Amino acid sequence: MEDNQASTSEPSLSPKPIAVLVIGMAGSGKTTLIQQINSYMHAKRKIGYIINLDPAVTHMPYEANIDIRDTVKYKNVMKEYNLGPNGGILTSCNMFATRFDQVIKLCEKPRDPALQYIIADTPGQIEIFTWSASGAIITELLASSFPTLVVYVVDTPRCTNPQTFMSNMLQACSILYKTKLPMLLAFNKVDVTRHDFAIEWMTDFESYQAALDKDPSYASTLSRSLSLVLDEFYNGLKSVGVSAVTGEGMAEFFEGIEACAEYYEKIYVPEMQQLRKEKEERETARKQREMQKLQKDLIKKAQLADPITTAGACPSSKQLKEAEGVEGGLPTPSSASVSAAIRPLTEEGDEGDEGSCDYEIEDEDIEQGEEEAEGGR
Ligand SMILES: Nc1nc2c(ncn2[C@@H]2O[C@H](COP(=O)(O)OP(=O)(O)O)[C@@H](O)[C@H]2O)c(=O)[nH]1
Ligand SMILES: [Mg+2]
Repeated sequence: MEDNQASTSEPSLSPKPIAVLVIGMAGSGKTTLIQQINSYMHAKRKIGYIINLDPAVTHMPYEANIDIRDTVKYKNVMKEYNLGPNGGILTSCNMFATRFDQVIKLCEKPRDPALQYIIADTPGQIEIFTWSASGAIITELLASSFPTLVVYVVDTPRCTNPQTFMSNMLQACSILYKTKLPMLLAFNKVDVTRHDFAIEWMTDFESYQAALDKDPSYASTLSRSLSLVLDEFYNGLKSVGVSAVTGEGMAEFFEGIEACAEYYEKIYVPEMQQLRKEKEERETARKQREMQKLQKDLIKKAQLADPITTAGACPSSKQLKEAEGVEGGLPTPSSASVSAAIRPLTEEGDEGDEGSCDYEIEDEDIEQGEEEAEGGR
């Protein structure tokens, strides 16, 4: 485990800012940690950009450059679509995700001095981000534009119970395998409880088993088996102890971020390129197979119609492509059909008066929110 601890303190060589998605269970301290990250960046003259993706947060201890609440009012979404609080937050995030390309453009805008970090705060309830379409869209957009990593925030005092610890690790593991992004485990609230016990449980299987021995329930047997499975997950994970309140561990936290960004460049990017290449090759092979099948069918039909004169008169694959007008593939859906598919999100109620809904996202809103935040900083 020690080997995996971040060790570099050099700033990233990448000219692009590092995108950090802060994810964790409700109350783990994500928002407070971002406030501390913000102060640390100011103190160390690091240039950061903060995005708030939690539409339901009432008090934000930092000034966000882009705030989802400037564009989507989740309470109005709840009323309009007759939703509960979770449905309202989820729908608001989905609405915002449809315009997240604009957020990416703003982050990519050349600045002097250049941006070094993009920090994104996510909704309180973890599953709203990790298991929703909006979470996947936002994560993929960020990961395809910047070196991106996930900071998984753990509420350390609550994890002293071995089973709560296991639930947290399983959650982190599922996020790691879903996003495939480098992950930094931030054991928060070390001012209340040190995180040494957690490091010990992750590195020494027997110490975790000994902690479980105190609880002879079925759940503990399950945790025992799961801890064996998670061994590989722990090995590849970087972790750091921080306190979002006192600021302890912030230097190590930033070292961890740099190490993850390096991992992104060295491992994630080549892997993604390889996957993309394999996908393209599979697609080309599929098109060729379909083309050959079509050619065979045409030969068969022609021979049945006139077995003597049409022998050998089948069209070539080039002629077939020309006749189809496309490279032999399936027709690509038009942008109109795509927007028809996502229409129900904004359509309900009055179609002709979209501008009157105050949760409608306007192109200028994001820019305006950003300017206001920058003005206030
Ligand atoms: N003692 C202590 N409390 C913390 C720390 N980080 C967050 N908290 C508290 O934990 C509660 C939840 O924090 P919040 O940032 O809103 O969590 P979020 O839901 O993950 O965004 C708040 O009362 C914070 O003051 C920490 O490092 N130490
Ligand atoms: Mg929060």
